[in-house]
Amino acid sequence: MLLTAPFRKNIFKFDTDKANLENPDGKAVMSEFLESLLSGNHSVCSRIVNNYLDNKMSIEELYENIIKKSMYEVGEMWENNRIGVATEHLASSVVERILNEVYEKVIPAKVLNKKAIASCVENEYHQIGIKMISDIFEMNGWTSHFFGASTSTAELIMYARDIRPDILAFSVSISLNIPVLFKMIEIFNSEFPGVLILVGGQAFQRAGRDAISKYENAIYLPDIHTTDLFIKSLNTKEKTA
Ligand code: B12
Repeated sequence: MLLTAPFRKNIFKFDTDKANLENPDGKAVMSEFLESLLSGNHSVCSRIVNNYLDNKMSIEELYENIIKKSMYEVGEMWENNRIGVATEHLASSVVERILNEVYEKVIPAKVLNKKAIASCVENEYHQIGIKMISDIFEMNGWTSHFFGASTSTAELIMYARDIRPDILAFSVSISLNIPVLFKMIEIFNSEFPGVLILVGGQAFQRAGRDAISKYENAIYLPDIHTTDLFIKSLNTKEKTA
């Protein structure tokens, strides 16, 4: 799918403020989940997640309110030397196993003929956020090709030549990797002009958001809810076009 500039302007009308979703029970569940995460207790984490989803909480809420917040807390604790690197690795490993378990619930009502590539930029090893984003594409009926951590741009380009994705989604957590993303966007733009590129990740909390706007086809989205709304708006546009 090639996006022209006017189409992109329309996309921008969608309201990111409406995307904030707070679950009042989230806090209690999060602290229980975090405690189990820090002790590497996979089975308790798994039980908490299943209870949460059985109580009709959504996967989007689970990702945003429980898992993401817990991992941010893990980061704070690591930064303040309250936990060591090993505990941080353990928490990441439990979360990745949980995401794999939850995946079986990521079943779209309808499969569309739409393809996304979801990847970290080169040198970027934080892959949990982009895995969640990949799942959101799938929940909205897209086929998402999830590459995870640090995939070479050259290899991604070769893959994209084969599958001709409708969207590229790139994640950057480390501020130092923002220039890597810009380089990647330029390479993709010369090969696939106009293909929409979503970017996100914590690197943008500090810098880079303004610079992204220089690319006509690139859009920064901060979280699950804005991404979900955005994909839904694309799906609706497609239906009405
Ligand atoms: C786990 C972790 C790691 C693990 C990652 C394991 C894995 N399998 O992913 C490992 C051990 C590899 C790691 C390494 C490092 N880490 Co680290 N890490 C973290 C930690 C604790 C959690 C990351 C996480 O999973 N967050 C949860 C996810 C769900 O959140 P998220 O990524 O923000 O994603 C959300 C949004 O941003 C958005 N999003 C993300 N990507 C995308 C993409 C698109 C297209 C869209 C639309 C949206 C989107 O959607 C998600 C859902 O809302 C964070 C702390 C934190 N605050 O996150 C530090 C953190 C990210 N790490 C940090 C650092 C400094 C490092 C190291 C440099 C440490 C070191 N000295 O070695 C290395 C760098 C490695 C590298 N080159 O990438 C800093 C980054 C600071 C910065 N901005 O530069 C943080 C913030 C810790 C801190 N408080 O200082 N880390």
